[in-house]
Amino acid sequence: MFRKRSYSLIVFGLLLVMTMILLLYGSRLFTDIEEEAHITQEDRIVVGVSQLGSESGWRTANTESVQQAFTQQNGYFLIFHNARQKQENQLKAIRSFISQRVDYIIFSPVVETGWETVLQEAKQAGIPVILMDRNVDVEDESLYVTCVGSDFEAEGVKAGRWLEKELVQQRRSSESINIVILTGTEGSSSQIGRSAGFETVAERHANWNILEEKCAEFTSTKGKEVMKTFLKRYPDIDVVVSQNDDMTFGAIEAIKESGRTVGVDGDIMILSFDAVRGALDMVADGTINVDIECNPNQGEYLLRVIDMLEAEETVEKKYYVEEDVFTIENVTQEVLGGRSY
Ligand code: GZL
Repeated sequence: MFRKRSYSLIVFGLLLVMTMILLLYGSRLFTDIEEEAHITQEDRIVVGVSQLGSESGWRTANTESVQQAFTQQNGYFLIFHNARQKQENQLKAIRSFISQRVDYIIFSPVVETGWETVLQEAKQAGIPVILMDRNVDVEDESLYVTCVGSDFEAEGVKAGRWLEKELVQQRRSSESINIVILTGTEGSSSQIGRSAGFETVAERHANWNILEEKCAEFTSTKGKEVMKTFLKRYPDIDVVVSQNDDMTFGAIEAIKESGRTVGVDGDIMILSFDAVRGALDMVADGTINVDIECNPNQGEYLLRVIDMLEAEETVEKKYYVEEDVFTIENVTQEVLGGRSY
């Protein structure tokens, strides 16, 4: 009898002590979380990012660079939205960022036009807008603070200049050269700039015949589909200009399936844009003749811009990321090993 009573006293005592510990620690635990939440909400800079989609390897790298930049450790609260290539989704995302009263809006405009109204709304709300990757075509440039991206027209010129030199080296500079062009999303800065840049060089060469340009949406599936139609229509293509590596991958598949050959030792020269890792491997093995780099690592540039804005420093209207041109001559193992995308 006595033993039973003392046992139940011990159990009761243990339960009491455990309850006391839980009450003390538990409340501390929740306080920590609340404090953390409190610090999270108030002290971090809130950035709303509308990314246009996930259509290419380049886009994936661009998204990663943004997500690696705007972290909690760096003092940011990132609201990230993928618009799946639809401008209407970007407009909705930007309006939701405005209603959430974010501190900054960053977006990569899928096409250049149709942004005035929503940018006016952001301006009226006092929220600075930063463009990433692509640009907008607006009358009033005060509607955005700056654009961090590439000089697409310069990229197009680089491709044309490379072809000029290559044809001289092949002693074909006066030969008739048949060219087809796979273009990116119609009306995007990258498509507009690359087309214009290549055209400024091509128009200097009466012997360059641009047989056809056709949109393949920056995707490998469409790139293969469009290249198949080109191969059916034009039996003697000498050059393919493809405005991104994903379309290039599809086009090369179609060319090989047709029985023709590509690259340094092939009968069709391949000029591509982006210089993602998979494409540089194909430059190194001679499948792609030249790849004009388009650097997706824009997160660090965007961070620096917001630091400057937070410090009320003046920012430029445009910041260009650094980019190179890759051929079999300069794609070394060291270059390949050092690539982050
Ligand atoms: C270029 C970017 C383009 C890439 C494509 O800055 O807008 O969009 O070249 C991507 O790979 O889809």
